[in-house]
Amino acid sequence: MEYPPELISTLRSASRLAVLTGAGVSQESGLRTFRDAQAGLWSQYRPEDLATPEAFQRDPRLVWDWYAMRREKVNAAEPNPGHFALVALEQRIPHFTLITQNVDGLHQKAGSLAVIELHGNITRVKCSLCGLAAGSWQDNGVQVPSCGCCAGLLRPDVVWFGEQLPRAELEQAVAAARSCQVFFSVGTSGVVHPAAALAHAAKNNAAVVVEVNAEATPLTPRVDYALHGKSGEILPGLVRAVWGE
Ligand code: BV8
Ligand code: ZN
Repeated sequence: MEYPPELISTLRSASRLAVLTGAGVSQESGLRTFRDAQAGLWSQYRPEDLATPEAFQRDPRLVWDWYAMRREKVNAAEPNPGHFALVALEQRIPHFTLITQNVDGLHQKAGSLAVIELHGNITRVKCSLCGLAAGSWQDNGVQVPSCGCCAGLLRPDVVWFGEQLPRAELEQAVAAARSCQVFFSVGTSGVVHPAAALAHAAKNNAAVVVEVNAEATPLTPRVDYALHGKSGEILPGLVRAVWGE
């Protein structure tokens, strides 16, 4: 891919860069994106209908099993060149902030140090009543495992639709979007709020906004550079174009 020369020179001189990633950055690690149709027995469900407190209330076992299946896939997944390119960016840009909507922990697995997880992490489990973190649990396949401390059912430590994002993480992400010189939106359809508002906050603070995504999104008309294709190819290529190796 040819990279616009002015983008290359902008990155060479940038000292403050913020990146927002979505499920697309993990697609080449073999993990389904949210908008991908689900497979097998899960094909009859939409993620938006399962990732809610109401769904867990209504059928805790169904929601618990969906997350158990996804957790297994996440634990077996490896970071891809897109994740590693973001580690390289973190090492080269003085003030680098990585904000992710993903719950798969692959940025940390790739070696990213400062990761803001806006939507939690699927490998962490907590009590749905008292919030106590659960390091391990017995699952007899019938009853959803319950908290060691109260009668609450365990749940994944992720932010469901209709739930508030963690305050500190969101404030950090907004501050980074408002103060960066360059903002990257990578592998996200830009429809889930409030994460989707971050690129607009960056634009309003006169940052250069770059979209790296397999297809156009509602953000595309507002970005300075739309690099459409696979993030696992575009990001490593961009790092090479800017820093040579
Ligand atoms: C909240 C964790 C306060 C769970 C997730 C304002 C306006 C409109 C709606 C709302 C709003 N405020 C609140 C809402 C409601 C809702 C929302 O945004 N709904 C949407 C659907 C309209 N938001 C919330 O409920 C949030 N809470 O705001 O609290 C509140 C409370 C009540 C009422 C009002 C306000 C909570 C949102 C968090 C939900 N949890 N995940 C779990 O994982 O199970 S979100 C979930 O979607 C994932 O985190 C995912 O990351 C995220 C976004 O999806 P994407 O990452 O973008 O993935 P997607 O599949 O969509 O796109 C992938 C893209 O990658 C595609 O474009 C594809 O082309 C591209 N791609 C694919 N392969 C590649 C690639 N790109 C590059 N390379 C590739 N190889
Ligand atoms: Zn509890």
